[in-house]
Amino acid sequence: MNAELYEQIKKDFERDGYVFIPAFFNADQVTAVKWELERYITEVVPHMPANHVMYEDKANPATLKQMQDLQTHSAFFNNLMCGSELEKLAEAVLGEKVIGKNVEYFNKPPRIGKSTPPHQDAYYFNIKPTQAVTMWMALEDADEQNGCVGYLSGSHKKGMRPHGRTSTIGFSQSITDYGTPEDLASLRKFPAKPGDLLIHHAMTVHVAGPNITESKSRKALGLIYFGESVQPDLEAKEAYMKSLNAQSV
Ligand SMILES: O=C(O)CCC(=O)C(=O)O
Repeated sequence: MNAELYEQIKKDFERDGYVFIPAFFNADQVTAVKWELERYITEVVPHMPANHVMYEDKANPATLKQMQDLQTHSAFFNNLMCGSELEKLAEAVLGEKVIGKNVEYFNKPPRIGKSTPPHQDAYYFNIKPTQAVTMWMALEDADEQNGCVGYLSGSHKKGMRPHGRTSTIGFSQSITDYGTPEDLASLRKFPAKPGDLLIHHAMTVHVAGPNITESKSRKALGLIYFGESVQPDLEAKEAYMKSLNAQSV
């Protein structure tokens, strides 16, 4: 990508809080990611800590829905995050050097894949400044039937919304006052094809529907980067922990 394109992406990101880049990855790159995922699920997952792997139905391995920190168990995923085109893009949109934090896997298995509740990633991160970005890479077709991602345009500039507990595995927090007419008017949904890339700011409100199809899974990767200026926000962390504790009583 040339400098002009990076500039345009940064401008769009700053204005909307997200950017959609169709066909950022070619078919060979998508195939390579899918192969590594298959290997990972067969060889690595059986030895992983339980809190790094989530199932819609624990008793059924075919319902694997989410994994965290793939980079710590796979050189392939570490290379996808660090020193990569995605890292360059993260630096371009945040306007500073970045540190790759997490490679996540998101699947919505057919029929039982739940909605992704409306949330802001920064609510989980507890950082200041909230200089963080997620790169969401589609590995399969995502549409309104199997749960494509949607963003509230401009929401990254409107502060942190109140969050409260959900029963959704992998997304314990949801915006409690979501669904105002203003929210619905600014919601932009992004059907995606394998290799398409979505970039969102950590303050951008986002959501995804359930998978109501009979047979189409919805697999994707999420790669999280923090700007190097980021520090832990201890006050926010304490408030977050307090609210988690209050929710669990
Ligand atoms: O894939 C999804 O449904 C949600 C992804 C998400 O919340 C994220 O990448 O921050």
